[in-house]
Amino acid sequence: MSDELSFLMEAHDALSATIAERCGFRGLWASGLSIASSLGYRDANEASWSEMVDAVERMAETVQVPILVDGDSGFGNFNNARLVAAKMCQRGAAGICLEDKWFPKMNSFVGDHHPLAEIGEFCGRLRAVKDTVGDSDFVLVARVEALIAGHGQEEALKRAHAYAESGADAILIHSRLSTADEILAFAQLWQNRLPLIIVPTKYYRTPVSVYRTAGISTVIWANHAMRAAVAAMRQVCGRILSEEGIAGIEGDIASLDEVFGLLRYDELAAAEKRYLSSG
Ligand code: SPV
Ligand code: MG
Repeated sequence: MSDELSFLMEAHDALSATIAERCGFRGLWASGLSIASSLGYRDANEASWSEMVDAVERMAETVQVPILVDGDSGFGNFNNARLVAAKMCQRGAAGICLEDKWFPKMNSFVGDHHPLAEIGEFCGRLRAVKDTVGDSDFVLVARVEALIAGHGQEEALKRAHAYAESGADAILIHSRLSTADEILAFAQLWQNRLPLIIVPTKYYRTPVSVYRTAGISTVIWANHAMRAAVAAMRQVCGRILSEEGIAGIEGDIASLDEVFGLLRYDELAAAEKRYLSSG
């Protein structure tokens, strides 16, 4: 990870990953919430870990940029966590983020019940992942949910230090406040012992210059492709229904040529010329 502020764009399938890459993002966040939503599941570990692995594999096969996978709480104990991390690594992910909650977890913005894992047990999950992925470049991010769970800065800091001791490569500090105060206070106390990652979904008004000044390493735009798709699909479905036709919306949707371009139909045409025998 560099000293520059970097950005990870959410993707939830190969198409959204391709669009983010073509737009210029240099890294992707395989969001648990967004992948679950695209499969019609709630972000409460309803999707199995193998369904998540399959979704990530299709993304990794399709784009060149690195993908940080949202590994939720690791799908169980240390054993499940190391199994999932190894599979994600094998299938082309660049790293995994594990959060210090129980299995099943609930999305951090839903309800007020977010029981945290015991520190020592979660450190075991991190150590098991590190030992399993070995000396590879596979990145392990430890996500601290203490602020989400309402335990305050001291608990968040204690956990982050314990996770650093256990081999995490970076810390993700999450907050559900509508201002960045909480994560900025944490960043000041943390003193960049390891790179710090944030997810400003709720404190979206804060300009990124504030994060640069605070020495934040990475900002994750965690669910915005999925939410854009939801809004666009709702609008188009509503208009086709009410207008009883598609003439009005043609100019507002992607052309088929754009879709064919994204999925490189030109490469297939070139391959046909090369490999299909004409007689
Ligand atoms: C996700 O994108 O699934 C995340 C981020 O974990 S959040 O939804 O903010 O918890
Ligand atoms: Mg998630």
